[in-house]
Amino acid sequence: MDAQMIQDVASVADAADTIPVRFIRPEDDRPRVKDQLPQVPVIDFSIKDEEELVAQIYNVSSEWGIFQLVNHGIPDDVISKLKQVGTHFFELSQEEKEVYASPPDAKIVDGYGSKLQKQVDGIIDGRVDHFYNILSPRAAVSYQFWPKNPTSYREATEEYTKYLLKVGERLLRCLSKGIGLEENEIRAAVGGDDLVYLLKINYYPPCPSPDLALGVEAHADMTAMTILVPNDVQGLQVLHQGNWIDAQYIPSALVINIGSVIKILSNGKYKAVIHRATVNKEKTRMSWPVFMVPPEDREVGPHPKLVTEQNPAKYKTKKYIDYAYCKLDEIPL
Ligand SMILES: O=C(O)CCC(=O)C(=O)O
Repeated sequence: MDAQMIQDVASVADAADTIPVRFIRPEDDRPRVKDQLPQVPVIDFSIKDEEELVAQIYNVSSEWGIFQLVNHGIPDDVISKLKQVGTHFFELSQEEKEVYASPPDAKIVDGYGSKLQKQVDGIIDGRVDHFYNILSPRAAVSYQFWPKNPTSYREATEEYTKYLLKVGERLLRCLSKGIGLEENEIRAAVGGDDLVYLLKINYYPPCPSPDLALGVEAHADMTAMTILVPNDVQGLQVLHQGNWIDAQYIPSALVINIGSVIKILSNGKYKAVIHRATVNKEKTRMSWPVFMVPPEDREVGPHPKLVTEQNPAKYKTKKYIDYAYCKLDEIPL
C-alpha cells in the first residue's frame, strides 16, 4: 500500500511545529466549547429495577442520543487488554501495519487505513488513522485482518467481544421497551443474529494546532448504535441544544451513541447524536468504537407499531444500504 498515513504526516510536520493547510478547518468548524454546559448523562447499568433503567435510558436517548454507561459488567482488565493490544498494533512500524491494509475499493471494511485518503474541498476529512475488525457474527469475521502482532490481539479482542455482546443486547432490549415495543423487537428489526458488531480503532497523533483541526468531523453514526471506549485523552464532543460539549473521560465507562437506524425505527423518538473528535497538542488520543451495523438488505423504517394516523411515518422505509448510501452522499433522508 503506497498511501500515506496521518501518523507519517504527524511525525514530519509536527516536528516542525506546523500544520499543513489541508488540515485547517473552516472558521465555524473549529473545536470550541462553551464553559458551564451540562454534562453527558451517566447511566448505572447495575440498577436492579428494570423499569427504572428502561425509563432512564429512554429519557437520555430521546433527549441526548448519547450517554455514558457505568457498572456495565465488563471487567476493567478486559477493557485494558483491548486497549493495550490496539495501542501496541499502532506502535508497530508502518511496514508491519500495512500488511493489514484495507484493500482499495473493497466492499468489506476490515483492515488498516487513514482519513488522509479522503479530502473534501481540499481539506482532509479528519486527522486520524484507523483499523477495522468485524467482531460478530462469527460467519462475518475475517481473521486474515486480525494482527498477529501482538500475539494476544485476538484473545484480548475476543474476550472483550464476549462481554460487549451482552451489553449491546441488553441495551437493545431496554431501548425497545422504552418506546412500548416487545423487548426483542428492535433487535429483530436491526438484523437479529445477523447484526454486525464492527470494531474501529481510531489513532489520532498529537497535532501542533489542535484549535485549527479535527480528528473526526461532525457526524451522526448511520448504524443502529455505537459502544465506544476512549483512552484518557479528552477528545469526544457532542452537539446538544446547539452547543458543543466535551464528553468527559470517565475511567471504565462505555460511551453509548444512538445511531440513525434506531432514530428512524423509533420514528424520531430517539435522537442520533451529532458528534466529532478533537486532537491534542502533546498526546496521542485513541478510541475503540464498536458500530452495530444492520445487514445491507435489511429494510429500515419507522416500526409499524409506532406509526398511526396521529403519528405518521417521519422517514421512508428502505434498505439499510440505501440509507447508508444517502448518508454518505448527503442526500436528504
Ligand atoms: O474518537 C471518538 O471519540 C469518536 C470517533 C467517531 O466518532 C468515529 O470513529 O466515527
